[in-house]
Amino acid sequence: KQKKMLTYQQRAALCTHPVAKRLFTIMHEKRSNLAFSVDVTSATQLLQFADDIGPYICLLKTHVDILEDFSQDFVTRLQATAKKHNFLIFEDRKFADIGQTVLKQYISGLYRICDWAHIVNAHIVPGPGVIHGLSKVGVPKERGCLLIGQMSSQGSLATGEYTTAAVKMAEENSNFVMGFICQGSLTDDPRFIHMAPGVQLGGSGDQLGQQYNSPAQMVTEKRVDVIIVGRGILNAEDPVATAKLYQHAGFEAYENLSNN
Ligand code: S5P
Repeated sequence: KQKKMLTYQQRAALCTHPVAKRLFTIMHEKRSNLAFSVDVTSATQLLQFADDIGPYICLLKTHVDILEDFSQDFVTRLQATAKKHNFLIFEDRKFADIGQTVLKQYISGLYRICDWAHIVNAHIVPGPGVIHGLSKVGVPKERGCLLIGQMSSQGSLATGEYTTAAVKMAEENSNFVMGFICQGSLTDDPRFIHMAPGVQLGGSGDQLGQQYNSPAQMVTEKRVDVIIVGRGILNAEDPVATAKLYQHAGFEAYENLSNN
């Protein structure tokens, strides 16, 4: 089924979710559907990458629990860098507990994720309570949540009815849920944003079950909106030039779609 694609700008206009609206606007303005997964263990190194790669991305994805030197100062600097280069911050926390517990994990502890991450994600295995817990504080602070509908890893159990259930939970909680972590389009509703990890040019996977597709495959064939790239950029000889390459590959695939 080939139907006319809406542009990011048109989708931004349709969005009522403040974070989805903002992200689609950034994607349009910066001509980027690239999210960079900056999976390093040094806060200093993370900030340097964010400043270097920031101009080419719409979103920076973090795993702050792998940092050896997390601090409040790091958070302040990260926020300033996000503002400077106009990208959003996505903490890939993958919440997966009962509502009351994830609520505390979201707002307290060492990281206080809700204070600085525009976007977080959650597994749906606990049922909708996980979303209700997070949204209690997330909605008033105008934060967004992605549900994990599918995973890129070999043998993932997030398939079939599980994935369908994720879409239903998103529809029922669309004041907080803005889209999905997935491997392909899960719904035609243009307000939901689809983000796919497991993206690399010329790689097929790693030794621990990761599986890769190219930006063109993800955007053109599988119809995802945002490509998430980690080691494809991190381990490149020239990360900045490589980020530009991924930005162009991803955006060109999107433009080909919209022109069809
Ligand atoms: O299904 C998934 C979901 C996520 S969020 N598969 C993934 O790989 N991820 C994350 O995306 C993973 O935790 C890592 O941070 C990133 C992929 O990194 P890469 O180095 O393989 O590109």
